[in-house]
Amino acid sequence: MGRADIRSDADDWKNTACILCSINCGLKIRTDDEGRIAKIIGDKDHPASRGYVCEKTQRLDWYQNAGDRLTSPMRRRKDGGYEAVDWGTAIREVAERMNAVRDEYGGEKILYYGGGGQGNHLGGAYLEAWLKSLGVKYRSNALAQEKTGEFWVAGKMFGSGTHGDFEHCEVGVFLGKNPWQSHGFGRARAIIRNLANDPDRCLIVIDPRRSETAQKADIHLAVNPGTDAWLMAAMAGMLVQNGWEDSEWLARHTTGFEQLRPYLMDIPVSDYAAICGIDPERIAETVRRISTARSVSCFEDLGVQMSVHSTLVSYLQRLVWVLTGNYGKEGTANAFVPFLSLGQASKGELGGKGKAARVSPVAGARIITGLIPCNVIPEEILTDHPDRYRAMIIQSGNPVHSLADSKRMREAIRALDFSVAIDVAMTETCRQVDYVLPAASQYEKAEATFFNLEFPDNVFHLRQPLFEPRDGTLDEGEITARLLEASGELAEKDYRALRLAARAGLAAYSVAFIARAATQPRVMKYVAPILYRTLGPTLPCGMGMAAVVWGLSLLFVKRHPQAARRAGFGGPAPLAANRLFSALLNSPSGLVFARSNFEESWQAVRRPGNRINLEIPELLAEFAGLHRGPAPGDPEYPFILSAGERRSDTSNTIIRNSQWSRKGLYGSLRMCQRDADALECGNGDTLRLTTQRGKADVVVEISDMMSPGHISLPNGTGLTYRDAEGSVSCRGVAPNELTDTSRRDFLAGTPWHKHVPARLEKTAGDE
Ligand SMILES: Nc1nc2c(c(=O)[nH]1)N[C@H]1C(S)=C(S)[C@@H](COP(=O)(O)OP(=O)(O)OC[C@H]3O[C@@H](n4cnc5c(=O)[nH]c(N)nc54)[C@H](O)[C@@H]3O)O[C@H]1N2
Ligand SMILES: Nc1nc2c(c(=O)[nH]1)N[C@H]1C(S)=C(S)[C@@H](COP(=O)(O)OP(=O)(O)OC[C@H]3O[C@@H](n4cnc5c(=O)[nH]c(N)nc54)[C@H](O)[C@@H]3O)O[C@H]1N2
Ligand code: SF4
Ligand SMILES: [Mo]
Repeated sequence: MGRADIRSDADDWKNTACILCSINCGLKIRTDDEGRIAKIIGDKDHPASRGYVCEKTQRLDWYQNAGDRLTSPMRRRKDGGYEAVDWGTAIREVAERMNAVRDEYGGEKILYYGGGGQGNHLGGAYLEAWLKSLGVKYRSNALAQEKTGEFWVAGKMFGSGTHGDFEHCEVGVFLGKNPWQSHGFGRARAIIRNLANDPDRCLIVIDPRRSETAQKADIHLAVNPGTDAWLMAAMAGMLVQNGWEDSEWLARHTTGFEQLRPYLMDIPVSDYAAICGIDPERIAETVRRISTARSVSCFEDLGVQMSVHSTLVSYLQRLVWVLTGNYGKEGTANAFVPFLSLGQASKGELGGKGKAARVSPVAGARIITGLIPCNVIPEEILTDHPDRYRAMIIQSGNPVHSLADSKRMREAIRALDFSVAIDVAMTETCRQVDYVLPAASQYEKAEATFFNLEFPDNVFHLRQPLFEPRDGTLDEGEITARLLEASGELAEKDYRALRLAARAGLAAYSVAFIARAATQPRVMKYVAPILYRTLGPTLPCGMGMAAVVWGLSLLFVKRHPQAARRAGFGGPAPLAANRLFSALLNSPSGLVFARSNFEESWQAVRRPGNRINLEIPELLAEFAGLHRGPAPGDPEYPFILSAGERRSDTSNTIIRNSQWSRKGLYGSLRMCQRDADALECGNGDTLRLTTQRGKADVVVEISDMMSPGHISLPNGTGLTYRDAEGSVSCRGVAPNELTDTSRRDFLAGTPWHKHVPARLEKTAGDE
């Protein structure tokens, strides 16, 4: 493989993907002479998105050419300001100071946060090597404030990750999920339209809000906020009490039903229906529709994962579709074959790594898929406890903005002995750390994600860069290699032989690499930066970051030889991996890397006898506790605030300049007409919103999506954006100035952001 330009430029459309949500739709992009993303269309050749895009994708240049992009490493001064330093100084000082923390306190006192956003996971794959050199043991990222409860339940029931098939299901159920805006599966709007318009199919939405998806639903259950556990229990109870479960299938494919049955028979369905505010007849109609369907797929998301009883709801909702026989066939959940599972990526419990820690060092919080709950981070730092974290490494994450209680997060980072962030922009988090290392953007290097959940054919997209890296930035492969070289962990002698082999082509390289890895443990310890330094330079121009994907290809074909073979990558592992890697490099629209089937979906159920386990003893006490009803509300805070709604103009904090949203009210607080009347306010008025943890001035938007007592703010707003000329803007409310770390799930520690007690008043100026 010689060094060659990756583009023929016969036409000037370049292939890439959207990075604004986890779906990463394939795109074709035209750039202009000023380095802007000028035209964007869907890529019909992308095997998963097939030309589909949503409107958000048109705004990608606001990311690529943001005015607050970093172009130099920054060092925090004693007075709190930041000064630019050269890369040599930054790398040397960061390596020295982090090594000093390790030497004095041990690597387990360094917390790693992040690893990737919605569009980038390769940077995280490189950083792993630095973490290993430091002996980092504890880590967290955004998954541990949303998905860990679900992962834990899925592990207990299936032992693997599963994903619904919304394209083919007869009944699609969205629980606390608004896929019209948030996606979560490919081609979402097209699929929702089909589900809604086909008289033989049925779209069920469970959401207190008449969301865009709920407006199209055949059945919308407008559950009282925070009462989904009662609704799901009522549904599961009703199923069994009426004998609507699929007993034959349950006998063949599951264990634990007989032990679970008495609990379900015991559920007072009409009492629970009253708690969740839904007519028992309506629940019966829904359950009957589910139990008579050929296939059902269900998607739970933040509306339940970030609310009270979240882990219990993850369990109860699964019972509803498992009791009706909806797994392992077309139109239902199946186990997809991952390129690298998110669990593996974060050192999963399911991976069975024996010596991994089970609980966090200070709070004793459960570690799930290798992650400590985000909500315990501040209390694991702001303490005298001898095991507290002393340093933090943050990469591709903005925890000061995105985790509960921003004020405590800021205090926590400032209380550390040392902290460093790697990011493309000067974010809220960067403004608290000691050093900021500027990364090249996702359109300036090879990138990819491990959000590959397609079944039976799964897709991986190794993206090629559109632009040269901006001056002063480096990609994460280079940053990692330099940090390890500065620490004396890696040197030219580690690269020489492999570099020579790489020049002879991938076949020679793979032989040399495998031989060396067998004799030198350091090669495996620092595999990613070694690949970067040796294979990277031979890859087509700008694709150096793709080097680690060769290693991942090898892991994949070893782990899933059949799925790889069916996709065309069979044969002995190194040869298959080489072919897969070459195909990925030469498939700018992405490719099918794994082809699975229903039989394997059952084999993937890693529970005794490949049977789904229905009984989770750890949750039974909470389940039984539902009899007591919901905790009483606090009259001081009569509203329930859902803090973090996905809207057409939100995309976490990837786009920082709010000018990207010009239409209508930005960052508004949605409420129903009745509440607005009671507060004597109208559209565009400002109210003071108070929670147990903070206050904010909010702009009112009257919306028929909302019901009385339920109010909603978007996510990703209230960012402080400083453009290249230095002018600062901040629009909307930063939701986590209002949230509380202690309001969290008893088991997974996930936050209750969709259930924040709140009060609204007129601001002093209005009185
Ligand atoms: N436009 C856009 N899309 C995104 C993102 C983005 O920032 N912007 N972010 C991406 C990310 S990281 C994620 S995790 C996903 C999240 O995707 P979603 O979970 O779909 O998004 P949300 O709007 O946060 O919440 C979904 C719904 O939960 C409802 N809800 C609130 N309280 C309750 C309740 O008590 N019970 C029930 N049943 N529902 C309730 C809300 O009304 C809302 O409609 O979106 C992804 N897609
Ligand atoms: N109250 C409330 N809080 C929430 C939510 C909510 O609904 N309510 N939603 C939560 C959810 S589900 C999520 S997923 C989180 C999301 O919050 P975070 O996990 O913090 O993710 P992002 O906001 O996407 O931040 C990604 C960061 O990566 C940086 N970045 C972009 N490209 C690159 C790159 O190539 N290299 C590097 N090194 N950095 C890069 C961006 O500038 C940004 O700072 O927010 C959570 N916070
Ligand atoms: S669904 Fe929309 S935001 Fe998500 S990747 Fe596709 S175009 Fe981007
Ligand atoms: Mo998320």
